[in-house]
Amino acid sequence: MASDDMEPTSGDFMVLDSTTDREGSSPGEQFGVERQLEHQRSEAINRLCGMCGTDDGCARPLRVVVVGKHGAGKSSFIDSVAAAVSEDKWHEYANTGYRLDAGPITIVNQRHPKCCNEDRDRYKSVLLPTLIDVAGLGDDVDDKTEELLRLLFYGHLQEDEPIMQAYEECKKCTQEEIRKKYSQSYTEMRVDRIIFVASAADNLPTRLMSCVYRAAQPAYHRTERRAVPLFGVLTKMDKVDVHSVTFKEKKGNFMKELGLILPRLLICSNYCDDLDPDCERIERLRPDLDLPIVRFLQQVCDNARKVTKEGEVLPGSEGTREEAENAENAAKQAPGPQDHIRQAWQSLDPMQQDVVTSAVVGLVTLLVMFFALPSAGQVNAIIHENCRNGVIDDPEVCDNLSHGPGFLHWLSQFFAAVILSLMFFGYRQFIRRA
Ligand SMILES: Nc1nc2c(ncn2[C@@H]2O[C@H](COP(=O)(O)OP(=O)(O)OP(=O)(O)O)[C@@H](O)[C@H]2O)c(=O)[nH]1
Ligand SMILES: [Mg+2]
Repeated sequence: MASDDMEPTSGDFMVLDSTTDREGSSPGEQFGVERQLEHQRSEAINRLCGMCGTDDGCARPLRVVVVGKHGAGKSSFIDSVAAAVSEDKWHEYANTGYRLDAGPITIVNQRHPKCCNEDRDRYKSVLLPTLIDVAGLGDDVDDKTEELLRLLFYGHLQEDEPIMQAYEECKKCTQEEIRKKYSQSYTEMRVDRIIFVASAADNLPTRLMSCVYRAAQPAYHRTERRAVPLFGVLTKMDKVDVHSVTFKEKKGNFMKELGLILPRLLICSNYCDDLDPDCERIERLRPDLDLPIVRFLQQVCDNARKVTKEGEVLPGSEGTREEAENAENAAKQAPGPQDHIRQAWQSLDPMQQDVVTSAVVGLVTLLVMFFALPSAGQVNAIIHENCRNGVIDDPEVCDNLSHGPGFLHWLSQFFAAVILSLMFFGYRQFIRRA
């Protein structure tokens, strides 16, 4: 449950560029900044641990799958997450890098329990999420890819079932055959969150993104009852100018395709050779890389509910039983028209949202003027009456009454509505930029 006093999240553009941050400041200043970041990271980790709760015998950690295109930085992101919460040093849990033959590095789904910190005393009982590193997929998706992702998200694949093998199986079968073959759903394999990782330095895999979005929404396949919450991570920010128009457009498209709202987006750089060629990370962490990741994890783990081993839902550390039940009931309900409207609204980028709201403002103004102001006919009648009584004795006004002020009257009202709507649009843009 998001609380009001929450620190700014990664979605507030905690963009990581270690090189630019450090340039131009004296060693003393750097030390001060790093101490402050260390302190903030430590507080953020405490808060995260509080949100995840502890193992009370029946609760289980959240299962979070990390999906995306081959080479996007999924495994590096998982290692960065493990480093960020470790308060210790970086370790390569998920294998990363490029192979000489340019094939994918992660071939099978690798499960990284409790953010890889299970063996550390401090985290022994903390229910940090389990991250699942999924083999990279291509952007050349088809309906079989969507079906495969659905099987993965809703627990139809078994623990050690390689995703690519299932994909090959899927390719050979019709949709009916696939559903029959994978009809069983394993509660403990169901996915609680999806993190889509894409490289900010490359073209977005838009088809894969919309495929993941559809697979996670029951509205698209009608076989499951709840949507799996989707989060997005744009990696390799060290290679990108965050202020460039190209990047802003990319970020907008990324959010739009995945139906993301800002707190569900992380823009970051991972621990990697490009940022740290001498591999200092195995000795010492970088809190500037860690802090946004920990805050993003807070968003991922933010929940009024705990998931139990039996798949039941219990109130979490932050929520009441009533809230938990309400959330569960809401999730079970089939999506209503308001859900579709909300989804459609969230899929618009900020500029499009402003255009729509301004158009609505213009329309409402027009309607108010139509019903609240006297119509052209009424104005004509008043003038006519005054001409008859001699109150108005200007023949030009009285003679022109037949073609009357009707058209002009409407035109002026229309222009007033357009101007108001444009002013509102300008105001919204000004606020956004400010
Ligand atoms: N410059 C830079 N390089 C990165 C970043 N994240 C990952 N990389 C590099 O990108 C390459 C691929 O990273 P991986 O984490 O293996 O990518 P992946 O998505 O797991 O790839 P597959 O397992 O093959 O699907 C590696 O050489 C990483 O060092 C980043 O934030 N910045
Ligand atoms: Mg990988």
